[in-house]
Amino acid sequence: MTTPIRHATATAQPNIALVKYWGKRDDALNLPAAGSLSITLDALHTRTHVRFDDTLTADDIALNGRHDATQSRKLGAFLDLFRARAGITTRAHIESGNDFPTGAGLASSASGFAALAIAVDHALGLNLDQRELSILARRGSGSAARSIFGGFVEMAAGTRDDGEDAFATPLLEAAAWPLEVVIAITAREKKTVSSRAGMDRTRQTSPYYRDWIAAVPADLAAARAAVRSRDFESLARTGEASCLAMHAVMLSARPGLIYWNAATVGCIQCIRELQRGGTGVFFTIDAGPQVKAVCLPDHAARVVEALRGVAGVEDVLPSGLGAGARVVEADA
Ligand code: 2P0
Repeated sequence: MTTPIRHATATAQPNIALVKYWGKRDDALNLPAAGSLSITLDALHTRTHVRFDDTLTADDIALNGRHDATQSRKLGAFLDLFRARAGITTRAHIESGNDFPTGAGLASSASGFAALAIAVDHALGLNLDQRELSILARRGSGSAARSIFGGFVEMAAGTRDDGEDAFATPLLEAAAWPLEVVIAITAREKKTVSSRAGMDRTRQTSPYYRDWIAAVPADLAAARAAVRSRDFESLARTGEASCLAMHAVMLSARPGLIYWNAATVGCIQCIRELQRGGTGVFFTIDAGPQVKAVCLPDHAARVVEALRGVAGVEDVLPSGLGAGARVVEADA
C-alpha cells in the first residue's frame, strides 16, 4: 500500500548577521561556538517545493533548475532528520529556486534550509514548533536557524552537547524598527572557499580564533540592547566592529581568507564618507564580496545613489526587513 503523496511549498528570506557567526563548537551537529544576531530581509526569496513520493528510490533534488550530486547528498541527509521523526523512508522531489545570486555571500543557505525545513515539516504533517524548526534548520546551515524568524533575531550558541539549546529566537518585529538594507553586488561568481571550510580553517589555524570567540558575547549584549532601545548609533558601532573583527580573524587564518575585492573596499570607504556627512548608515560584509549597508529608512535613497557610483559595483538591491519562513501553498 502506498501512502498519499504529500507536498508543500514554503518561502524564506536570507538574513544578514550584525553580530557575526564564524566558528563551530561541534561539526557533526553544526553547533556555533558563539551566538549571533541578525536581521531578516524582505526583498530576496528562496521558494522551495517538496513532494514525498513512494515510487521514488532516491531523492530528486533540483536547485535553481539544476541537479548537483554534492548538494543532493547534503540535502538528502537533511531530509533524513525529518524522515526519522516521521518514521518513514519515503524519498522526495525537491525544487528550490532563489531570486538572487546563490553562494556569493548573500546568505542563500540561510533562506534555503529555512524554506526546506518549513516545507518538509508541513508536507509530513509534523507540526514542529518554531524552536524545533530552528534547531533542525541549524543542522543544514547555522545561519538558517535565524531565517525561521523575521525582523531582529538572536541565535544562541547553547552549551548542551546535543544542541537542543542552540536555536534562534525573535528579538523585535521588523515593523517595530523598519531599517533598510542596501546590498551592493560587487561580483556574481560563487566564492572559492565555502563558509564551512573557511570556519574550519580559521579555527584550526588562526592565532586569534579564541580571542574572536571570546569577544562575541559583549558584542551580542551591546547589539541586543541597541535593538531593544532602537539605538541606531550603538547598533552601527557594534555591527561594524563585529564585521571587521570577523574579517580580521579570517585574514589571520593560514592561508588567509580574503573574501573582499576592490569594490568591497570602495563601498566601505563610500559608507564612511556618508557617515561623516551625517547619513545614518553602517556596513556589514559576510563570507563574500558584497557589502550590505544598513540604514535609517529616510536615508536609504541617498545610500543607494552613493553605492551605485562606486567603481566595480554591478548592482544595488534595496531591501526592507521581512518575515520569517512560512508555508505558501500546501495540500488541502
Ligand atoms: C553569519 N556567515 O553570521 C556568518 C557571517 C557568513 C559570515 O553564517 O557552516 O552558511 O552552514 O553553518 O550558516 C555563513 O555560514 O555556515 C554565515 P554553516 P553558514 O551570517
